[in-house]
Amino acid sequence: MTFDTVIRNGTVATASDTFTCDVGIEAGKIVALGRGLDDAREIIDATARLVLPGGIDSHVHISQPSGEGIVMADDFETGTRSAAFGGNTTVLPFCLQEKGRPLREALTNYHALAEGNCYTDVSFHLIISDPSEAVLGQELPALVADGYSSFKVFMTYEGLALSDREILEVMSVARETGALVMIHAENYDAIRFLTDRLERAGKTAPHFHAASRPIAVEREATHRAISLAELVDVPIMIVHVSNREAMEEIRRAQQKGLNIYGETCPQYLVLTARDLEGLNMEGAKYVCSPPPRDEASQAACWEGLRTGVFSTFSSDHCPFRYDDPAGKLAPKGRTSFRWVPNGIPGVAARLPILFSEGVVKGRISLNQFVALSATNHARTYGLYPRKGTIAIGADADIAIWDPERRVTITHALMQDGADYTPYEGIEVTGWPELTMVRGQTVVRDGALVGRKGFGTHLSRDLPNAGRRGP
Ligand code: DUC
Ligand code: ZN
Ligand code: ZN
Repeated sequence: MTFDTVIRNGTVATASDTFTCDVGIEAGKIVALGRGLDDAREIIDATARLVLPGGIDSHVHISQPSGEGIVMADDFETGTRSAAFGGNTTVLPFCLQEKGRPLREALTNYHALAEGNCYTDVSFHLIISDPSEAVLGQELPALVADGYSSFKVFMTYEGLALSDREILEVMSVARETGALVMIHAENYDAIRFLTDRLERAGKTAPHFHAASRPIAVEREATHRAISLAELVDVPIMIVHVSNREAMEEIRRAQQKGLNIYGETCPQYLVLTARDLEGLNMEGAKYVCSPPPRDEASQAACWEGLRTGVFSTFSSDHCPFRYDDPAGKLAPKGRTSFRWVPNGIPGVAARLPILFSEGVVKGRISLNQFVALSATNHARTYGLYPRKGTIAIGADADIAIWDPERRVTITHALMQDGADYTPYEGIEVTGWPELTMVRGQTVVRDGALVGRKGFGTHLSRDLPNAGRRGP
């Protein structure tokens, strides 16, 4: 058989196995795994390289409306380009419902932004800001059936926070439809109380952002979200967990047999609250929620990854330019941390950080890396086995890594629309050299060779919520 492409002599790793073999690709699919495959229109030599499932980042924000005068730094072109440079082949961004408006309207607008602009595949989660009767009774069930099988709810933020009652109503729809609810778990009233108190004391610099949302704020909301899910008997995903106390709430729930999933992100492994203490407004570069904590919290997040409490590792890429009045240096943000846009870029840095700090330093195995970076995302969000593994019949979504290449992370390498990376200067070992989406090479040796618009929107099956990864 003549293949379109054969990747030869690489070390292939999946979430469960590592083996040396060639990968035969035809019409965008993996069609053969074996030795001596050499009849192909294109041969890619992967000697001394790792051949891994392309990363799936199930938590990114692209072109999301972010408040008056604030503009997110990435659109679908730059966001998916950056993802591809970071070894990703699929990203799951959030489509935000505007209060009082139908979800379908938000989706129509969001699809229009993505259409023709993506380098990787994409699939949208929904953010429910207004769980009206029409949304709960008609729109959501219909949208889940159409392949939008996950939604995020917020327990904090003006205009986004849902009451416990509203969260219960959304969870009930998830219970009926089989969708997965993702939860931003921070206590809104506690944050408002602490923020008002800090401001009254004149404590308005960016680093007070961390003081306005201490660990108890996240732990309490995590506990409450789990309790609400227990009442409804529905699986949930607690996203962007930053510390031991929240991690242990999730672990305890899992040990009780509840289907509670957890996610953590690179900022909770390599940044701390001290990063927010830069001179003048520099700390704004690190303002995200929950905030980065301390070294003990980093160790707890590693423990959560290593022991399976966290099944997904995502970037929470939420990019704003720094030196820009529509970004981190918005005029109001200079008056108080309260107004600094929340979020940091990271879609291109996620996997090199996890590989280097995790696999190279012996904290997790290569197979755990694959599970945490791709396979578990596909399983959790209804894309498996089409995505997230190297197997016959799967999409040929592949990242070829040089496991020994040493790189110092710089913003130039990120290829996103921001003007900084919070991970500047971090030295990593291991780098994705080639990213292939459905058999088409998108990035090769640091150059963009893919076609904008080749990436497409994926409708998803129901989440495989009963399973917690290998
Ligand atoms: N939550 C996110 O998931 N991303 C960025 C900001 C936030 O609060
Ligand atoms: Zn969030
Ligand atoms: Zn996010």
